[in-house]
Amino acid sequence: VSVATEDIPVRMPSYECQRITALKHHNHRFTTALELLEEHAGYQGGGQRADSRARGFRRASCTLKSLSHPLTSIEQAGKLPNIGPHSLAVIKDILEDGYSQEVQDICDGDFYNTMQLFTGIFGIGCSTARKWYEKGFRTLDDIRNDSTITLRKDQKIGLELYQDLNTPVTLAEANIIQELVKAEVQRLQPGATVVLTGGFRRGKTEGHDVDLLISHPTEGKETGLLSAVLARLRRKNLLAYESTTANTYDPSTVTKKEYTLDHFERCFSIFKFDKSWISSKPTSQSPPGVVKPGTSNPDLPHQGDRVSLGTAGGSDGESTAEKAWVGRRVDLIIAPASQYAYALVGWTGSKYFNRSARLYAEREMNMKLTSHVLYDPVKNQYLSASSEEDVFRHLQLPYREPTERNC
Ligand code: TTP
Ligand code: MN
Ligand code: MN
Ligand code: MN
Repeated sequence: VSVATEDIPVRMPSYECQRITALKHHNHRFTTALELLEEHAGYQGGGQRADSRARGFRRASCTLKSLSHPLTSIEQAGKLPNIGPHSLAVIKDILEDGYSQEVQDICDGDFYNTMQLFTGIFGIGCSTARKWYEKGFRTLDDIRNDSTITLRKDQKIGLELYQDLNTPVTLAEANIIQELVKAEVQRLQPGATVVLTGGFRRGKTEGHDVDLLISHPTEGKETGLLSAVLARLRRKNLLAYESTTANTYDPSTVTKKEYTLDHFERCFSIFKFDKSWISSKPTSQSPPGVVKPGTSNPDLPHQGDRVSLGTAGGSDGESTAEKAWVGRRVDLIIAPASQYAYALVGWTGSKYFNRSARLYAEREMNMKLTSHVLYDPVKNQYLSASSEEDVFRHLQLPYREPTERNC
């Protein structure tokens, strides 16, 4: 007996962390539109309200990503969890007309495009971008040439390296940076670990940055490691920017504070990625080892090939055209061994997976989940975990591979 897919009853749990969400799915034509609406809603002022509108679109999108077949009827969409009236109307338009006029209008508008341009500057958030938009600024040169704007150091470099930082980081580049940092870290502290987390760990082949989680199996041996590694990288002239934050974790505040951000020692940096470290062909897996500034790396093939930088945006490449390196955003995070499993879950993401897991922990398990620990306030117990599997087990969630956490 054959049954049309739209007639199969869909029983989908409402928390994203209870479901499998892969990068590839069957409903991209809806999710692209919904996530554009999410982005657009986030650009709007209005704090909490704008954020919750944005999240509504994202939750609807996540539901469709978890669906095991292409959505073909609005009736079925109506039975799925977390799809609000606005998202439903957009889905209906796409089902009926093949596109959404609302989405089309946003794409064609000045506001969305300008906000995308300005929030693409490292160090610029929505509120500054919106302020500039409202003042009538529309291009990067409008910002560069305005004498009334004072920029912070990070924002200045964000403008300077705009082209670099808006060219996606490839997996090959991320692996090279991971190996490079690992070599430095292990020279300083043998046995230390450096793991590529973030989107790349979830199976993405491109990202906006490289997220490296650094730890050591012996608690305490991670202390002092970050500043020592940064000193080495600095001496080798591999850093274009760095901003370090000390560890501010205090377990006694775990129930009080909003833990959407974590409290690990970390550095938000921009690496000078030497173009000779990579060729346009897929390269061997050999690590670059320690790379001396100004010399080519003996561990990698050095053809004359240069990394493709893309040419989008045209006029902004003036100073970046001649330099031998590409700016790449790198986040370095230090986690003590006892918090490592939670840090790994947190820094693997996605952001929405974390959000959902934390909400689930709070509402369904009466527990507080952070990137540091899982706390049970009823038993006044910090639940220790030595693997990601332990974290899921404590939460009574089926284990999900990183590639299944792409909500
Ligand atoms: P991001 O690098 O912001 O996101 P991503 O790696 O998923 O996507 P992209 O490819 O665009 O880089 O963050 C990585 C993960 O770290 C993300 O899942 C959320 C988490 N995270 C924290 O836990 N704390 C933080 O302060 C930040 C910035 C991120
Ligand atoms: Mn509306
Ligand atoms: Mn990332
Ligand atoms: Mn990051």
